[in-house]
Amino acid sequence: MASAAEELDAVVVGAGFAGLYMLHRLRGQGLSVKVFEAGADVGGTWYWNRYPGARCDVDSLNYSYSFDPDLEQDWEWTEKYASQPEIHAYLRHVADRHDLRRDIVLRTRVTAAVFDEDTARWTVRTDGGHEVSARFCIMATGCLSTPKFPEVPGLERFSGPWYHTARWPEDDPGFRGQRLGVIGTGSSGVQAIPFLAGQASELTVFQRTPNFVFPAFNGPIDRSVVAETKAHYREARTAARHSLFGVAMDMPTQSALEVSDDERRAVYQECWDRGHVFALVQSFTDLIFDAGSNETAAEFLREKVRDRVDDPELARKLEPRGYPFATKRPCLDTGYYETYNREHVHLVDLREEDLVEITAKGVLTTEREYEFDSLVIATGFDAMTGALLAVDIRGRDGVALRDKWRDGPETYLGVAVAGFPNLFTITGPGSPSVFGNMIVSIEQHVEWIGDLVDHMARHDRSVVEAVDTAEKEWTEHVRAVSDATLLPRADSFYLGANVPGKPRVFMPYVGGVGPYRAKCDEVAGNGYEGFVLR
Ligand code: NA7
Repeated sequence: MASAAEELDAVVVGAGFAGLYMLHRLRGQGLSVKVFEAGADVGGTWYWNRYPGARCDVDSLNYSYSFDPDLEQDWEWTEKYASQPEIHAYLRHVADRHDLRRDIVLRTRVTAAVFDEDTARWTVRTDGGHEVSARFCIMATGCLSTPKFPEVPGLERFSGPWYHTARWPEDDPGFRGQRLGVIGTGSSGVQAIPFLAGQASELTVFQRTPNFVFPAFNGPIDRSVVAETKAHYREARTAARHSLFGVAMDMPTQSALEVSDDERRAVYQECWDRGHVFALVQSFTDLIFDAGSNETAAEFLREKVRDRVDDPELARKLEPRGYPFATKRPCLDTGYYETYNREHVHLVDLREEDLVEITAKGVLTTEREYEFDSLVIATGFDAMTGALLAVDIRGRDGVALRDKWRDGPETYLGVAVAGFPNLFTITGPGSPSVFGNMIVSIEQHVEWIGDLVDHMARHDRSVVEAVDTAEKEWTEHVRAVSDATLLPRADSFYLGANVPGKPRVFMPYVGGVGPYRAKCDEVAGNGYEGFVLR
């Protein structure tokens, strides 16, 4: 354990993709750094989300670090979309390859971070009794890391075991021969359900909102694509950094309404065949701007549900309706809809009956009680702000971040907060973050923060703080950009709408990963305009 007086240059909270690279980067700049990680291993999201079927929805060659050109040549992905065990193995390899573990304290949750104005340092405390003092406090806590649970009472009364997908035990419980209930049909539910159906004797899925789901067409990675990518990885990385979603793709030039029905169908079918979330979202210029265009994609996808589900009544319940396509993150599946064609798989539509409570025996709705041996909770996360606000962060004048963000998060560029000097939020609210390839956005923030810290050292500055007016302007810009789209029309985690009482504020910056990078570079190029350096 660290001594009470330990003084560091930087504390990093979290040892997932963001925390590992931040440690590597700052250590390379000569700083003393310590990382605190709540999990028993490195990996972040890919440590915690170990439920059966857990898999990335961005292709392996893009969902990987670019900062180490030897690593990207050495590492061999085996599948088009990597599974949780493979991504976790990759992150463990990175930790070892760069000797990161010696500065990482595992099984330790940061509980508080308090800024002292006299010393201009952060005091960071953990549940393990550590107290360290650091010039910089960097939150690498992830966007989808604080699980949320169903808002009905009674989970503690359930007599069988239950598991949240984001807190899956290291020893997979297995449900062979059991009556199993699953609550939630987002990506986690959609990925887990086909696997769980392979184990349970009876599987009942509680669906509140049907998602837009299409096949990943996952399988062994195409070796010719690997060879081609590795031969030109540097160019591919540059293209990804300047793209809309952090994955390089041809930009559309036409509205979905400018082409004939046949042409439009052919485009959708081609995107469908690729099994790629962003390909379909980016198939026409206006899918996220124009409700009429959007509806053509939505209907194409509903038709596919009808093709895949044998029972028309069941298909109707599974068809996504009531919100535009891509206003919630679409899901990539492997055998999801076909699972409902199995006799022992049942769907409870929570638009027709409400959840009332969890009972000792199972789940009570307004219609009846469903009895289970085990329950799987796939109800998602308190996204983007949940993990930041779980820590008692106090800036200048003792102001709590929880109070400052009472009406929703306000940041400058999603990476800094006025009143909280020397605090950085990697992929924080107000940055592209979950609205694209997380790894591209993580690397961009890590490098931008590293450059700023370096700039401060060279100019003999020890404190950097976002200016209030710059923060207000940026927060307003984030809102205006999302308001120009259809995105605020769904009750999504982007808006905090999945957590009762959470302010309804659209949190990711949706102006594009490339344009956002250009803005950050411009800010830095202009001597970090919008920041005060002391
Ligand atoms: P998501 O996408 O937030 O999905 C959570 C699911 O749980 C979703 O279907 C919710 O329905 C449902 N939910 C949440 N609360 C309840 C209650 N109280 N009752 C019934 N159903 C509920 O989280 P995931 O973990 O699946 O995926 C997160 C991201 O990980 C994903 O976007 C990918 O980027 C990777 P709702 O839609 O809110 O009505």
